[in-house]
Amino acid sequence: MSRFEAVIFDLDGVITDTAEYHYLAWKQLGTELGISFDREFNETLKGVDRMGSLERILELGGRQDDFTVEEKEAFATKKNEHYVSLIQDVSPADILPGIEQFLKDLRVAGYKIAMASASKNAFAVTNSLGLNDYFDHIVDAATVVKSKPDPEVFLKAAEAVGVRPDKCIGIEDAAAGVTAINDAGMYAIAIGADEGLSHANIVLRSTESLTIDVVRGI
Ligand code: B16
Ligand code: MG
Repeated sequence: MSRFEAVIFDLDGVITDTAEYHYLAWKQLGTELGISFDREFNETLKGVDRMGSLERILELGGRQDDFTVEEKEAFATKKNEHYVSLIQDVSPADILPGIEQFLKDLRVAGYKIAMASASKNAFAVTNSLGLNDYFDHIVDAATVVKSKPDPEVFLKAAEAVGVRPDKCIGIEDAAAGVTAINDAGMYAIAIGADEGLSHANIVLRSTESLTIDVVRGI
């Protein structure tokens, strides 16, 4: 073991890539509201929770003051129902490259493993991927008050597995998530080619580079 004792994963963009389904579901809702956006704008929604994403889309269309709280909640529910229907076919084939081997190796090496996702669908997705048994704890996003970039979800994950934040490694694909890991006092590994991830301790281009040797070397 290295000086770290736990590894805390983001879900979307690290373990699997459901971002495309979030995009399609938000895009349809946007079309219904007369707000169109592209994949580039969608990048800014990564790691942002459901209501936060809706607010950003409404702001983009200048419609942030056009609806009541109840109407906004109904929009978010509608998007989620569409998203849930799109992820029905998620299977182990959708695990990103190298992730299952990495989880196995972490287990054998004795690391605690937790998940800190902003998604209220995280448990259902990891279940469909067949990965739930690897996790000591999956934070229920419904219990998180302050979403990423606030460190709350990572701190909750660390507490649940009984490991001090400075002995945790956090893994993220979104800029807001890396900020959350940093502010939690953890070691940040970012996945992706995006320039906006340079505040992480190390940046790996893809999940294929995420191996037990990387963890042992830091
Ligand atoms: P839900 P992560 C995040 O997951 C997604 O990146 C983000 O696009 C989504 O809006 C958020 O979960 C909430 O998801 O609507 O399913 O609760 O990257 O934190 O694993
Ligand atoms: Mg993510």
